[in-house]
This record gives sequence, C-alpha cells and structure tokens, in this order.
Amino acid sequence: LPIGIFDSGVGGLSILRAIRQRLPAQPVLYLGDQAHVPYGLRTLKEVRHFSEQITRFLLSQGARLIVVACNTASAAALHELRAQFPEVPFVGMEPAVKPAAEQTLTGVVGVIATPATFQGQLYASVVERFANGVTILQDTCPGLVTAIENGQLDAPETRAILERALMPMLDQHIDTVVLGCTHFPFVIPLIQQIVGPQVRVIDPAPAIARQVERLLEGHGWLPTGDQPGVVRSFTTAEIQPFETLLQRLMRENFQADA
Ligand code: DGN
Repeated sequence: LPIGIFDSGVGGLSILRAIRQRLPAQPVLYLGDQAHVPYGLRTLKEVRHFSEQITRFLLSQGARLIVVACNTASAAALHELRAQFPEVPFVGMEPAVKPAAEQTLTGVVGVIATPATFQGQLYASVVERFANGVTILQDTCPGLVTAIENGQLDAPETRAILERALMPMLDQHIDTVVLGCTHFPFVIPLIQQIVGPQVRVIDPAPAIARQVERLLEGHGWLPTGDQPGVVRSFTTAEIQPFETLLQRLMRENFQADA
C-alpha cells in the first residue's frame, strides 16, 4: 500500500527523492498544494485546514502513512493531525538544529526557513532543547520558495536572495547551514557556491527517509519484492507546469494528476 507525502508545492519532492533512494519498491502518492503556495505567509489556522484536507484526500486514495514534507505545515498542524487521525502514523519535519549544534566547531549555525516555521512552537522547542550555547542565526529568505516553484534554481535573483541571507551569517563565522524548508535542498549547489566548501549544509531528507523506513518496518509494512513502487503525483493547481518541474526536479518519469 502507498504512503502519502505532501507539501505546499514541489519542496516535498526533496523528501520524495530521498525516500525513493532508500525504499525504491515503496509506492507513493505525492500532493503539492500549489493552489495555496507559499504556506510561509499564511495563518496557522489556514495551514492546519489545508493539511487536514490533504491528509483526508491521501487517505481516501489508500495512503497508510503520511509524511508532512513541509516544515511550515509540520509546525502548524502536525500535532492536530496526530490527534485527529490517531490510527495513522505521521512523519513530520523539524529544522535539524540538533545535528547542527552537535557538529559545529565555530559554535555559530545558520538556519533558513519560512517565517511561520520560525514562529512555531516546534522550532522554539528544538532550539531550547538542542542549541546548547550555540549561536543560531536565522533568515527567512523572502522570495526563495516562490523562485524555486518557478524553477529558478540558479537564476541571478535566486542567488541574490541567498547571498543577502548567507553573507552576513558568514561574517559571523557560521560553519553549518540548516535547511529548515523542504524547498531549499533544490538550491544546495547555489548555497554551497556562496558559503564555500568548508561550510556544511544539512539536508534533512535522508534522515526523514530513514524514519519512514523504521515506521514501515515497525508496522510490518515494508514493501517486498524489487519492482519499483508506483509514484502518483497530484497538484491542486494547474497540471502542466507542475509536471514539467516535477520531471526536472526528480529526473524520473512520473504520472501526475490534477
Ligand atoms: N516547503 C515548505 C517548508 O518546508 O516549510 C513550505 C514552503 C512554503 O510554502 N512557504
């Protein structure tokens, strides 16, 4: 049976990609809520409502585990989703402050995420539990999610957004950058060019894929056999631009449904 993965748009494809690498036989339903992207500027209540509707849809299509592949939706809705669908296992995102704080040598870490993620309780609790005297510098990279949705992965505008966020952090000697938004792994090459090879960029996707595997295993739901699992993708907006971007980001052929 499939698992469901959702995001405000194409960001969760960075999570899908890691899950495909780790569990190639697992069937997946992916939904990008592009009619409502970006979530970062919406109210918690709106994001909760979208997340609940999407979860219902994915369950109706047969999903038995849900990955909230969006830091913003996880911050806004994960708690409520678990309460509302107690029989469903959920995997959510939280900014990877813990591994960053463990690995930093300069004691200064940069986190990039949406305003809603920074304002949420989840982020506050992660910083409180794991920052341990490490200085955390934050930036919301205004416009970056939209640029990635538009496929501008190496445009000058995209570089400018990242430089504005990261250069001041470099001046303060960060040695680690945490990607607190699932859209951002698609611009890792650009980020790495700006910060240089000595700064570590933490992409949470592989850890999420491991967690999905553990949960599936715990339920006895790991796929058997080595046929590649079917991936079906859905968008709440127009199908064509979504499909084009999806092919480009995943470099694999998927069928998409509007
Ligand atoms: N991909 C999202 C996240 O991880 O927060 C949401 C981005 C957005 O819609 N602003």
